[in-house]
Amino acid sequence: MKSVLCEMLGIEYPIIQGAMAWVADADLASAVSNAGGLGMIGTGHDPVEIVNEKIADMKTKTDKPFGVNIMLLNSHVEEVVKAVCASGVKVVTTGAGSPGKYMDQFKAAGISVIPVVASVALARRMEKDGADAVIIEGMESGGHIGKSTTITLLPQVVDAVDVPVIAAGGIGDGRGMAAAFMLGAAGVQVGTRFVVARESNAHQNFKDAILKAKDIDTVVTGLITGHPVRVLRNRLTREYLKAEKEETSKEKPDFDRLEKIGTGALRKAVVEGDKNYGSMMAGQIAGMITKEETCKEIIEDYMTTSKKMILAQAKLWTE
Ligand code: TUI
Repeated sequence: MKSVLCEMLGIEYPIIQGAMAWVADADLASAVSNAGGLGMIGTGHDPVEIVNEKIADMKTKTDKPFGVNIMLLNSHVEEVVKAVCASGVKVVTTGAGSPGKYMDQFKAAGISVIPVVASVALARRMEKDGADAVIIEGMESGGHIGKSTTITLLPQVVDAVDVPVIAAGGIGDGRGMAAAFMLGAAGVQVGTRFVVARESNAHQNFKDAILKAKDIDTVVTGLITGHPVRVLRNRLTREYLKAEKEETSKEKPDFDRLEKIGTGALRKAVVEGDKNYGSMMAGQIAGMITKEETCKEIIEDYMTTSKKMILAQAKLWTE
């Protein structure tokens, strides 16, 4: 099973690994690329030196195609864009904003640009600005999210643009992948399941929390500050949501107080394994993940199950 996305990116399977800040290092991304998917280096709030180190590390670990994600809220974003353009990297995804003003630089460097979008309007704008594909991310995802669900956003974006559309958010196994194909996706992006991969350096406590999670164990914080983030619920989210309620009832809500509660909490979860005060970003499919597997096993599972589901579905119908 190959899709236009495989041709465009030179990969074997239409599976992109989500570029999760602190988690998506060269160990994880190279394992995904070596297994035939598209490994992605996450750069979050990294300064340019770290980005260069990660790319150099990646080049020692794989000869296969890989990409770099640029988080547009990164205060070093201008330098990071320049460094990535100079690095020979061939694929860039972007998150948390519009990469419009960097598009000329990416194009001049021969980079395929795949912005993550959370609305039809932004998908259209990205296509006009020269995006080679778009990733639609539903609010089932972990981390920073938009407002629409994958099942509603995906077909609307597929109808609105001509470039390939990749589905992200809520795609927990091959059944979700088959459903995304039915809605017109050319590929999927998977995050949470790769957090728990054997090759992922995320702290074992964070992995265990995902393995233990049930269907309703994620919550969305930051809805009133305009920066909604989906995480596993814990002491931090309880205190945060309480503070959010308090601020909402005030005449002059102190959004800074809320933002401060979350500062540095993602690192605490991923690096220190702080289950109580770490921001354990994870998608709603966390409840589907029951074991640690290699990236190769994860990718094979998506591919074999989705193929089986599509064939089984065909057998259920007659003209
Ligand atoms: O970017 C994400 N998810 C993320 S980034 C992240 S790291 C971080 N940690 C702490 C603070 C800040 C960042 C954790 N999770 N997903 C891609 C995504 N992009 N989801 C939604 C969007 C998005 C939002 C607004 C894309 C474009 C957009 O455009 C606004 C505009 O400019 O029109």
